[in-house]
Amino acid sequence: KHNDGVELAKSPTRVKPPSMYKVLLLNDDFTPMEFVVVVLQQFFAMDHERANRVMLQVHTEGKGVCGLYPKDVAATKVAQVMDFSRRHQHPLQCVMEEN
Ligand code: TYC
Repeated sequence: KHNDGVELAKSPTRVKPPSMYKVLLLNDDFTPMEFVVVVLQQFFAMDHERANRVMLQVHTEGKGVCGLYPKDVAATKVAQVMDFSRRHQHPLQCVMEEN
């Protein structure tokens, strides 16, 4: 539809895909292994077997990747995991980093 010659400001057309962020779990000495497995199943949609493999990787290597997401989704996952861990009084740390 015409608009009496008024041009609305147009944002630049996106040509690059959005930046993606890794969500990582960090190891600690206190959080129970089964709690980490539950976190990976609940927040990262892993089955028990995959969750166990990722948990053991974090346990042995110090950190592990839970998934790769757009920035806002990654930030929400981090906040949800940190809140869930705090509510259960575990020191589990979840962080994001640009890929
Ligand atoms: N290291 C913990 C233990 O021995 C288990 C653990 C795994 C904790 C992964 C945190 O992100 C983590 N109970």
